[in-house]
Amino acid sequence: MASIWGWCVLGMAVLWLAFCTRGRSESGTEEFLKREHSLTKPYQGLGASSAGTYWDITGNTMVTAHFVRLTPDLQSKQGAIWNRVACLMRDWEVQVHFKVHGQGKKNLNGDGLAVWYTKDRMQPGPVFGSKDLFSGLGIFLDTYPNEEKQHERIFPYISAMVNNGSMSYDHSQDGRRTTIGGCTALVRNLNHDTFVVIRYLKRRLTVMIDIDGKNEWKDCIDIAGVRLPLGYYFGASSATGDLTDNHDVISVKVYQLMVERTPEEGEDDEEVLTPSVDNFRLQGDDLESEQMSGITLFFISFFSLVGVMVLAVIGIIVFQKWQEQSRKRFY
Ligand SMILES: [Ca+2]
Repeated sequence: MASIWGWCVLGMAVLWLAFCTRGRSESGTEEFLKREHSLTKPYQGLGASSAGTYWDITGNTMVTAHFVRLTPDLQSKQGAIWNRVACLMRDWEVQVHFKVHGQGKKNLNGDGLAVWYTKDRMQPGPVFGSKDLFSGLGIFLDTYPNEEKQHERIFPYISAMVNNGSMSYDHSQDGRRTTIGGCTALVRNLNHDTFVVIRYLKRRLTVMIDIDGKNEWKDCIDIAGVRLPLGYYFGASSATGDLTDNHDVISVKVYQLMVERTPEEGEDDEEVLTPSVDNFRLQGDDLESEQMSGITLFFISFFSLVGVMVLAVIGIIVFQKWQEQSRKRFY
């Protein structure tokens, strides 16, 4: 009898523990907060090279009690935070609580911030304060439209890029050619909390935003067939140029996602060595080929029409000649 009670108590304890450490659960997916990849207040040890923190800072990053400021609202600053622990989870979710604010009037602020899952860490560079030709995933919250002719994009704009180290992020085009998806996110100077969540589950990349103060996620990017290697690092970076903003990170929460795989899904799960996206094509190539095919179609239609008209005229002339000749024969 006593042993039954013992097992019951143990069972309850296990259930309770499981319940307490679990995050949200939806559609058969469970989330577990991973402390070694997360950064939350009071940012203990951050900024010192102590063993008490899982994160490093670089550049102009400033740590306060309430936020980590990647750049202040001043020109030509850049900063970043990088997780020290390589991510060995197949499926994960990273929730970033951030704030972008400054004195600049509409469209006179910049440049934005990036959230990373990359091979290299702590390498300053031109892509929102981090290195170009990166390997991995970059999610860019771009607050300034550098490209004059905007292709139906309203800024601030969130976009995603997956790189195998060979593609350069083109700032003058706001990375339009190399993007795999995006959405508008009006995030500046808001009085409520703003969040972005990046979810990588069964090679599907989903980005959602919570920026309206309604405590609900809105879809932004959803792409299947995204292949990211294990062992990369989470990070966030930002830069200002002529235009400025405060770019603050309040927290980074990384969850491990636990989900069942069908045998087929398990088979398709061989180790990824280089980042890639299935069927990826540079943006603009589509556009050019579409424009090209449009022009081709126009010429084909035009010459077909001319051809038909010429044939019709020849036909009428031949018919008239034939009629004349047959009349002559009758006389
Ligand atoms: Ca830009």
